Amino acid sequence: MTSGDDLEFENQAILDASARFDFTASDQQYPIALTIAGSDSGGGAGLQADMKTMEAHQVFSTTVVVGLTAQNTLGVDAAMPASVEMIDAQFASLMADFDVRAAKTGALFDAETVRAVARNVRQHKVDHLVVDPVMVAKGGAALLDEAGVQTLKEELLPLSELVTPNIPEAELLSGMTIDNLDDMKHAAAKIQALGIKNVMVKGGHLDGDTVVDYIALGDEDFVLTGPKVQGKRKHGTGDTLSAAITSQLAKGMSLKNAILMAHRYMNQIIGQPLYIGHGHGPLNHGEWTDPNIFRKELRADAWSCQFVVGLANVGGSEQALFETVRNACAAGITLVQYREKGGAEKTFEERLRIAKKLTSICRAYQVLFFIDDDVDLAIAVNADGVHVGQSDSNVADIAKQAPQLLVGLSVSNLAEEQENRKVQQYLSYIGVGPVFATTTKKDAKTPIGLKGLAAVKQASKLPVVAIGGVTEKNVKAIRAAGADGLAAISAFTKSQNLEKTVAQFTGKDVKNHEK
Ligand code: 3NM
Repeated sequence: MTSGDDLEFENQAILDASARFDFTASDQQYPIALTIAGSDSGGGAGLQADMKTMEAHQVFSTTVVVGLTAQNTLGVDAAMPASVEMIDAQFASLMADFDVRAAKTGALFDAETVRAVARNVRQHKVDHLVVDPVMVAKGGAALLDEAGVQTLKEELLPLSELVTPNIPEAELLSGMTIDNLDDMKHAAAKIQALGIKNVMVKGGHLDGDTVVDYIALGDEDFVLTGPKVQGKRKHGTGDTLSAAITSQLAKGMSLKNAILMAHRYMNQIIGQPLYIGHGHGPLNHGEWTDPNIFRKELRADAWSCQFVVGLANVGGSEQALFETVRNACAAGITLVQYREKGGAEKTFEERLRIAKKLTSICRAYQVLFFIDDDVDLAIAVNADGVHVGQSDSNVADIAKQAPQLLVGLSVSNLAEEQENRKVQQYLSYIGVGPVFATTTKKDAKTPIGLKGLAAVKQASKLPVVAIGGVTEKNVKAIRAAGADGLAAISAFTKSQNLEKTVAQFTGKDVKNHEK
């Protein structure tokens, strides 16, 4: 039984949560997405896969059914497109009632259907359209005739925010053969030249142990890799991926973050097959832990000892970076912040590879892992949090886009702490620095000193983490001034004895000294 007190507590917790994320019932809590697709009676692909995926993402799914198929895991036995009148009527009904935030298209049967869908998308000003240009079945059979492909290129693709072809579809759209990543890049550029800004070429059809996807978003491009899962339990992967991206767009995610989240979703569910049917089995759409829906439980000393580090701090060697972080974790630090500043510029792909490795090291030691500044990267590796400075992304936006991330904010004086009161509900800690002079950060501001640190501590409700010139020699004085935690770069990278340094930072050496 739940007592009255418990109920009150629960209600308060719900109120706190909604205040934190600035949700209103109508928009953020249950956004509405639309799939424009055919029915797969076997439930593994088509609008059924889309709906399951959207529901797994806590997004309400609506449908414009463009046709029927009689199919199971062994194949398609019969197909029939819906009439143009019925397509128009479904769009009209939905748009008269629902606030559709994002939509996707799947298999569209023929040119007439493609044309009807494009006309409705234009007429109803459908926002955030993802086009999965379904043209070729897994077995190689054409799913859209030549006229349909042409109409898709001319009428529907220009309306899309993103198009997600697999290799055979990218070949058809670009008019070239694709054998490797370089070809994928060329094909994506050719597809972009058709007037489509954002293209994701899915590499699952190419040989190799990993699946390499190539993503070109306007001027930015990157590669995402995932394990290649063998076997036949993968029916509907294209539908599912595009539905996952659409779900995240409906939630208000940026396109890049939506792709990163959807990629993680696919990798999570594809390794957990369902054994249904005798042929190409469906995916396990519901097998997904959406990091947006839970908060982490933090250890009491979560902020006590933070190691901020990137390649520039360890002489540029990745091996040295991984070694140093591993040793620091083993020595007892409580948080690693990956900060790639001050050295040679790294691409998103390079940072992604490094951050993935650092995530796995930190996980092994149960040490929190934060990323400096880069919210996209933090989402991509499912980091515990991001650390931002005054000039970085807006804290309230981060909390809305990626509520699973903890956020730390740097201030360099009391005035900055006060300016940021309005976002304090989104923050886990305040970083204060530089406390003392530092040569590690070239553009560090004037040191705030122990008095300045004490003033911020007195004013702030949040845990305060001191940074900048923190060394073994001054940690006691900094803690005495009120710091709840300490963060440093050189004290750890230059330490001759990491265990001793970390013990002094965390205060765990106090007893030994007192003996
Ligand atoms: N942020 P070290 S000072 C990353 O003032 C960083 O916000 C600072 O390096 C701030 O421990 C700093 O070697 C560099 O002094 C800290």
